[in-house]
Amino acid sequence: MRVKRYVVNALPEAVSMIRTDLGKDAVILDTKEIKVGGFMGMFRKKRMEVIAAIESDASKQVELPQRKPSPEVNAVVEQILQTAQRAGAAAAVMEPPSPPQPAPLVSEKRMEREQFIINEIRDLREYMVKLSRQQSDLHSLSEPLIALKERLQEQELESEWSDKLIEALQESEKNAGRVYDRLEVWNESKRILVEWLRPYSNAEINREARVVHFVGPTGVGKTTTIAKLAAEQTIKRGRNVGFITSDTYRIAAVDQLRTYANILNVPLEVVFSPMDLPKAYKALSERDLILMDTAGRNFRSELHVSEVISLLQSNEPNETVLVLSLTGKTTDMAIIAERFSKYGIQKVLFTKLDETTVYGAIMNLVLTHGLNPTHLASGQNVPDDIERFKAGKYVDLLLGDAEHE
Ligand SMILES: Nc1nc2c(ncn2[C@@H]2O[C@H](COP(=O)(O)OP(=O)(O)OP(=O)(O)O)[C@@H](O)[C@H]2O)c(=O)[nH]1
Ligand SMILES: [Mg+2]
Repeated sequence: MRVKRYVVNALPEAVSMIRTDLGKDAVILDTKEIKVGGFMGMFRKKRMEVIAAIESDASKQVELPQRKPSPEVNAVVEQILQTAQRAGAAAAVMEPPSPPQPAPLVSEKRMEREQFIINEIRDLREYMVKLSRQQSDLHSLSEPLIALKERLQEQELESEWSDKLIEALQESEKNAGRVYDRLEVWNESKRILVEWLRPYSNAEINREARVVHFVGPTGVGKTTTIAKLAAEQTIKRGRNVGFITSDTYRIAAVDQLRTYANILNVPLEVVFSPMDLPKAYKALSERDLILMDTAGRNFRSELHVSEVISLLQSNEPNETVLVLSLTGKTTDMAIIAERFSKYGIQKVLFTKLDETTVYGAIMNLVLTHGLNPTHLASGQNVPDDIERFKAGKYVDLLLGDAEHE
């Protein structure tokens, strides 16, 4: 890298010097106002120090193998330089020609203008570097890899994971000694993603747990899911199920669960505070499995999280499942997952699969927060619209059809 320092009256002056000395690919690294000359600390003149640099070909190859600006980037550079010059020229016209002591007001205005230009150049430079990097990344990817990257972006998979997948695919292509076609990219992606999910899949609600609590934001489908699971446990597994609800917060919430309790012939206990829990457990002591419903709250609030956690006490083997709807935003889900994982919650159940075609959130939450998905619910029908989470089936949804993406 060649670095050069210029001391000038105004930035535009430096821009044309830099262009002549270092060429049009040069970048401005720093600018600052300095004072030069004078006598015994007085009559010093304000000047601008500009540090510019150009990457030498050698360092370019070592540090940034793909960052050679494209013609489009060069066009942007050209535009910046012209804008800077025009703005500088305008400033120069408005200035009196080199006054011995410039009026403070004029000089302030001039500094403001210069600062504005500097900021603009900085922003544009950052934008150019980003653009250049994106372009060179895309240039170095094969068409099927670009298609995959776009698909995963649409699926809102965090770029951390899609980049890692692309890297793994490139590595696999290297080992195979050829570039994969679309179908091969899709098949290999499936293999890799299922492998990544392996430690977290096959999670089911602990069979040893006698009490299972369901927590989650408002309206995600906790109560409906409890009814679905209760039906499965009673009808398919012949277990004696009991319900507890602590959702006395919302009018009609108890009635909702009571309706399911009546249909399924399952006893229901209502608790208003942690103090009511022992009585409820005693009333359900004959039951093999107790499913506990809780009120949906805004669990972005830590207070609400600790409130609901305080209700989840049991001396029996127990487990807590976080219920999240796939119609929620990934970032909000991540915050909630983070809050609950602090309390050791490891299982998650996703609902409303039928209401979305964007599935990246599951992968993000599993890989980033280490949550184990137990089930996917995909509709309002009790008891049918729920099934165990299966990594292969999920990855098929995430990747979609190779030919149609
Ligand atoms: N499309 C679809 N709707 C669902 C699913 N699960 C639940 N619902 C619907 O979502 C709505 C809310 O369901 P609830 O079970 O009451 O949700 P909740 O989490 O208990 O709600 P609160 O107790 O108010 O926090 C109802 O209309 C359900 O029928 C699902 O998997 N897909
Ligand atoms: Mg509910």
